[in-house]
Amino acid sequence: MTEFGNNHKTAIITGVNGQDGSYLADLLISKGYYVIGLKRRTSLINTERVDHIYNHPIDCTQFKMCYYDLSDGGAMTNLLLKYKPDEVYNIAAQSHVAVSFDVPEYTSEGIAGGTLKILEAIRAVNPQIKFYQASSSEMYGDSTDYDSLGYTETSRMTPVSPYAVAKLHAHHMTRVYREAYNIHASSGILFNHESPRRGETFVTRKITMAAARIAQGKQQKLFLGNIDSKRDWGFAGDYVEAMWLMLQQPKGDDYVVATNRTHSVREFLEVVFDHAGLGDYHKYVEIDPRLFRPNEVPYLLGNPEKAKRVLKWEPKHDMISLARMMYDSDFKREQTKP
Ligand code: NDP
Ligand code: GDR
Repeated sequence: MTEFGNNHKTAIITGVNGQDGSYLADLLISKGYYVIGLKRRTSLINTERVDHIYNHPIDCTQFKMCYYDLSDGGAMTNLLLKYKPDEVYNIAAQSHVAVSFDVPEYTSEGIAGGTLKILEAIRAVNPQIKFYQASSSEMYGDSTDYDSLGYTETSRMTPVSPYAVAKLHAHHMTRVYREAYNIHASSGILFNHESPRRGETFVTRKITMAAARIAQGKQQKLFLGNIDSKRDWGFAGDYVEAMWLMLQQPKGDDYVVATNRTHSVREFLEVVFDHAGLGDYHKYVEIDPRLFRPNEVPYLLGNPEKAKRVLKWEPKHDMISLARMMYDSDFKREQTKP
C-alpha cells in the first residue's frame, strides 16, 4: 500500500511542469487519479504551470511532486517501488529542436537514454505498469512517404535533427519493450500542439506574446527564422486526452495525433496579427538568418484516422481557434505586467 491508499489509480508523469505534463496532470486529477509529478531540480522555481493544482484545496490532495532527472535510472526504480503506479507517462525532454543542434549529446542522452532507463525500470519492478512515450512528428523529418491525408503510423521516418533521431530511438525502444516483454507500452506520435502554457521560445508562443506586446505599445519588432515551414498545429489540452486514452486500451500501440490540417508559420502570423487588430504583419516582422536551423522539417501533416477510429479521439480546436486563444491569453497576461 502506498501513502495514497489502494483505491485510486496512480500515475507518474515525468516533465510535469512542462506544457503537456501540466495539462495531463489536470486531466488525470479530474479523473480521480493520484499523480506523482516529476520535476528536475532548477535554480529558480518554475512550477507556474502546476501551481493551480497546489493551490487548489481538493486537487492538491491528489498531487505530489518529486525530483527526478532523465539521467537517473536508479531514481525511477525507487519511485516505481515506492508509489506502485498503474501508469507512467514519459513526457520530459529537452524539447527544442533548434537547441538540439547545440546540445546533441545532452538531448540524446535524455530522450533516448532516459526513455530506455524508464522502460528497464518498469521491466525490473513491474511489467504490468502501462507506459506512454511522447513520440513526435519530427521523426518523419524530410520523408516524402505521405499522401494527401498526411503521415500515418507506418510512414517511413527520416529524422533531420539530433532531437528527432533521439525521439526515433525512444519510439523504437518502446515498441521493442512492447513486443519482447509484453509491456503495455504506447507511443503517441504527436504533431505540434500549443496552448497558452506553450514554452515561450516555440514559434507560436513567440508570435502571440510579441503581438500582445506590440498591441500594448511595449515592443516594436518580432524577429523570426523560416516562416515558410508548415505544421499541423493542435491544442495541447486535446492531445493529453489521447495520451490517456492510449493507456486505457487492451494493448499498447502507436498512434498519430494530429488535426489533419497544415498551415505555414506565415499563416499563423496572419491570423494572430489580424486578430490583434494590428493589420499587416510585415510592418513588424523581420527575418533573422541566425534563427534558421542547420536542417529544417519543411512540411508536416498528420493523419489521425487510427486515433479517431480506435481511441474515439477528436481534436476540438484548429489552428485559428488556437491562435486566437493564445493571443487573448497573452494579451491579458501582458496587461497585468508593469
Ligand atoms: P516542454 O519543454 O514544455 O516540457 C518538457 C519538460 O521536460 C519540462 O518540464 C522540463 O523541465 C522537463 N525536462 C527537460 N529535461 C529534463 C531532464 N533531463 N530530466 C527531467 N525533466 C526534464 O515540452 P512539451 O510539454 O511541449 O512536450 C512534452 C513532450 O512531448 C516532450 O517530450 C516533447 O519532446 C514531446 N512532444 C511535444 C510536442 C509539442 O508540440 N509540444 C509534439 C510532439 C512531441 P523544465 O521545466 O525544468 O525545463
Ligand atoms: P518545432 O516547433 O521545431 O516544430 O518542434 P517550433 O515552434 O520551434 O518551430 C516550428 C517552425 O517555426 C520555424 N520558426 C521558428 N521557430 C522558433 N522556435 N523560433 C523562431 O523564431 C522561428 N522562426 C521560424 C521553425 O524553423 C520551424 O519550422 C515542436 C517541439 O514542441 C518539439 O518538441 C515537437 O516534437 C515538435 O514540435 C512536433
